[in-house]
Amino acid sequence: MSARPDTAVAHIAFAELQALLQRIFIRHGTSEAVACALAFNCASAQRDGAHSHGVFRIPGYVSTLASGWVDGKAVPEVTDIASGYLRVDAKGGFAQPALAAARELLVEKARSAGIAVLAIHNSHHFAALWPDVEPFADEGLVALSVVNSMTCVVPHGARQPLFGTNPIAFAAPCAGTDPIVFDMATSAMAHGDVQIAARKGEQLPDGIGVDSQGEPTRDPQKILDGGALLPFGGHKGSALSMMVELLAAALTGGNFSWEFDWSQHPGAKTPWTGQLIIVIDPSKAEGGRFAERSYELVRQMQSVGLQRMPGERRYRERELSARQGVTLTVQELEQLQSMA
Ligand code: NDP
Ligand code: PYC
Repeated sequence: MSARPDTAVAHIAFAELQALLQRIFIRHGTSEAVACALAFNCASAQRDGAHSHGVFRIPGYVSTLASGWVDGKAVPEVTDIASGYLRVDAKGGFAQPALAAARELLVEKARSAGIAVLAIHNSHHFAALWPDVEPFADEGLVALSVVNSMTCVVPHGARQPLFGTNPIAFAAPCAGTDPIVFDMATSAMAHGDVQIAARKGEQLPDGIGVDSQGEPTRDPQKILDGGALLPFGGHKGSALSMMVELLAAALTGGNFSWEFDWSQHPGAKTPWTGQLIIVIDPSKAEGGRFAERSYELVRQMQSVGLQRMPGERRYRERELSARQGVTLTVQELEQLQSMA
């Protein structure tokens, strides 16, 4: 009998994948509510082909829970600070349940004040950020979110890593079509993608990272073994990464990317930081035609030759997953089943 190739794929219905992930989270120490939020996020990433934060992350979640670094049963505490400002103490748990706990009040505030801020601290975010913002745009709102991660990025012009990979996600409604969404690390590559490249034994493009001596390298393993990433776009990405530290940590009361010490928790992978979400109600905007104006912008971009909008690849993958099921490797599916 010939051996099955590592790349053999399986397809699984989205709801089934979500239920499987939920069982894994509960089995490894989360409450049902936390399992539900994390499973939905992770299954959505896998469904949309966002592989750096799909099922690839599950062993990291499990080892983190086992290490006692994160509280999988934390109950977030929401505080109503001002007409447009909410604070959530995630109590050392994950950020997604903290957002879920405050979401209804956040939307209510954004609709009444025109804008509202949700500041989450004492939280762990180990996921893609677009699932946190896209649903607001589905409801006709504009949303921007930032989260800081763990020290692994050298600020432009510096000699040592300090910033996290610090993503920025944005979502806006667009008339007659899917919301406009982008979600990007402010590092030249997400840490997850460096890990995936290292596993596959692939070399990276130039300009992604440095080795432990600070020398440029294309070897992802050297970046992971004491090396570091660079910001995207030199000083410009570096400034955005700095902004993320300010908004996600200084403003929320969360840790900066270098402020937590997980060395006593072997297996811990989730950054213990903060997250900021800003929601705007565009019905308050001049002319009240924001979604139509969004569509006009997209049309103009296309008329000058744009072939692909940010978010478009994910929407395509989502459609494909709806038809044929979510794609995983057979190996990944077997690993998930054994963890559940
Ligand atoms: P990518 O560089 O793959 O993509 C960034 C954005 O650009 C996406 O919106 C993508 O759309 C869009 N895009 C990509 N290529 C093109 C193109 N050719 N034309 C137009 N648009 C394009 O993402 P990153 O690697 O920077 O980040 C990956 C994920 O990692 C994100 O979800 C991020 O939130 C997550 N992350 C999470 C962290 C955390 O602490 N929780 C830390 C760092 C990263 P599309 O999605 O359709 O491909
Ligand atoms: O891919 O850079 C990353 C990342 C950090 C924390 C979660 N994802």
